[in-house]
Amino acid sequence: SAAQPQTSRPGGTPEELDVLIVGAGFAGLYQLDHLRRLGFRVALYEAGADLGGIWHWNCYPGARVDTYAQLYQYSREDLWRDWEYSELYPGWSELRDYFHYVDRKLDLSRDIRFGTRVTAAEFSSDLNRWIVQSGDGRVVRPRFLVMCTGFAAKPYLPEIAGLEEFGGAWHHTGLWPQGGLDLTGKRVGVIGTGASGVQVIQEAGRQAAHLTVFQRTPNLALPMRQRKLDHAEHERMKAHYPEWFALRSRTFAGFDYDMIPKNALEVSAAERRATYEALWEQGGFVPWLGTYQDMFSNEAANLTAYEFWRDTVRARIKDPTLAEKLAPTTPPHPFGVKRPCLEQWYYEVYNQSNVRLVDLNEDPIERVTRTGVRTRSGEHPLDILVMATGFDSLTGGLTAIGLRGTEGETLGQKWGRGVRAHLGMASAGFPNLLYIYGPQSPSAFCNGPTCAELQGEWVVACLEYLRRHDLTRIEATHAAEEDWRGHVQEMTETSLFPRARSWYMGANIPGKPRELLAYPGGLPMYLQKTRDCAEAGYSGFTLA
Ligand code: N01
Repeated sequence: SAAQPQTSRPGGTPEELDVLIVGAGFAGLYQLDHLRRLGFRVALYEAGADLGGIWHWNCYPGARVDTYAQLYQYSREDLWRDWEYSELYPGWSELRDYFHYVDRKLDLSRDIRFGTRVTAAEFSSDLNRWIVQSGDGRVVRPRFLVMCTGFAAKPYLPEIAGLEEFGGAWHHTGLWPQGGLDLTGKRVGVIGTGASGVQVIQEAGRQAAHLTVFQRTPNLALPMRQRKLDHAEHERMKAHYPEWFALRSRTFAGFDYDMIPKNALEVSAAERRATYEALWEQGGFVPWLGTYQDMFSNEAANLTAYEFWRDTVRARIKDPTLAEKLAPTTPPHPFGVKRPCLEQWYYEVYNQSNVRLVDLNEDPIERVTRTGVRTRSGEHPLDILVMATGFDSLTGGLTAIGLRGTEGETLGQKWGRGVRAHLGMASAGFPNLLYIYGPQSPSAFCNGPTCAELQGEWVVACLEYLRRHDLTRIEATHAAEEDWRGHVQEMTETSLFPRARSWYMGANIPGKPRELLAYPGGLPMYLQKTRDCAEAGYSGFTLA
């Protein structure tokens, strides 16, 4: 289709599409490009004003990716050949440049409707189509609905009394003002010390007149080892790209390295220490996803990693009381089962005299006032309050949309009793709805662009198969999704993941069912299962 999608105007006849894609991040753009090439009549709706998904919304100070540059892009040579990020861990602005570059190369925007949020969708069994409504009053009828809304499309704001009375500026990191907000010389408060909080805190530490950090759980942050990349280094790396990209599907988390095929306690204490030091030196996610294979299942093994982390970090913090709060003697939770983030100068920030850490466990927030935040110990005056409080992750972006299936309920109602999703991509009672990077797929444990491509490839092949066989309907069976749920639960029970109150477990959102929301079996096992399913003529699905 060469023209802007001719979606019907309010009151007109709804347009029929083969596929409606939702979300213009890595996954959605992959779908758009591939499906369009195959001749499907397709459009993409994006709530934001521009490309980039998460990188459109999360433009808070310090926002940058924590996958290294070489693997934070599409694996197609015609795209990587001419692209160079300036740093190993690029910031949000450069990531947006990358999306614009891809757009120029693949001419994607002409089939994207920006500023268009899907507000409701219902499957019509008569038409065998979705009837999709968007915020601008349009209705469109795609045969298939492919949701690419990512894992963090729904920001979470805890109920804190008085927030609306605050006289300064307050923002959630995931809904940061597009025009930016200058922290220079301001009294800044940050609630939350997840990956977003850590990144804002580092910048605020350098810019603000005074910084107050409200911490509930310390982040077990790892060294980023950020550096500039020049052309020569890009050329050296590009010689290896084909091999690195190929490796992704054979590693647990879709990177070009994997866990050490040994148990931590199998080796001597001296060897273990030398290994931890070497991993630390490499930095990034390597000390997390490239460490001993039993890290997420054996508590004693895990403790050795925690102790190494704790002692290494403590050496950077001057005040012993602060050191105990940031890197406690006993682990707040096992190492790595709550998402660690990457830091650059995070711990040094707390050595500054204008920075204060409030431990919410002993000094809880009572309310936000007109002039700041009041905790039990008193008032903290602020000009800017940053809510780095995370997301209703993995399910929230999908359940926030009123997706209504054939069994009388919405996806949100169904998943309110726990996620059911065959292969983490489709749910019974919701025919012709597929989602990428969703719950019970590798998602949170998989590098984003890797899964956008590898899960994306499966979805494209599935839609092609249906077309080739003149089929217009695909639906997961109840039995298949219960089996998949059981498979995920079985692996979860032998892991340490339930031991942290994390968004991986849905535990950050009051009332959300506690269950591991990402597939813990690793990418190779997941991909094998999706291949087996397709080769068996899409087992666990009913086709018609
Ligand atoms: O969100 P989070 P995030 N009172 O849920 C605290 C990715 N990401 O936006 O831990 C006080 O991790 C909460 O405390 P606790 C990455 O995958 C990547 O930071 O629940 N505090 C926690 O500290 C990441 O994991 C990048 O005790 C409250 C924080 O808010 C995911 O996105 C950058 C509270 C929320 O942390 C989400 O990260 C940013 C309350 N009522 C994000 N409620 C990079 O690529 C919550 N908190 C680098």
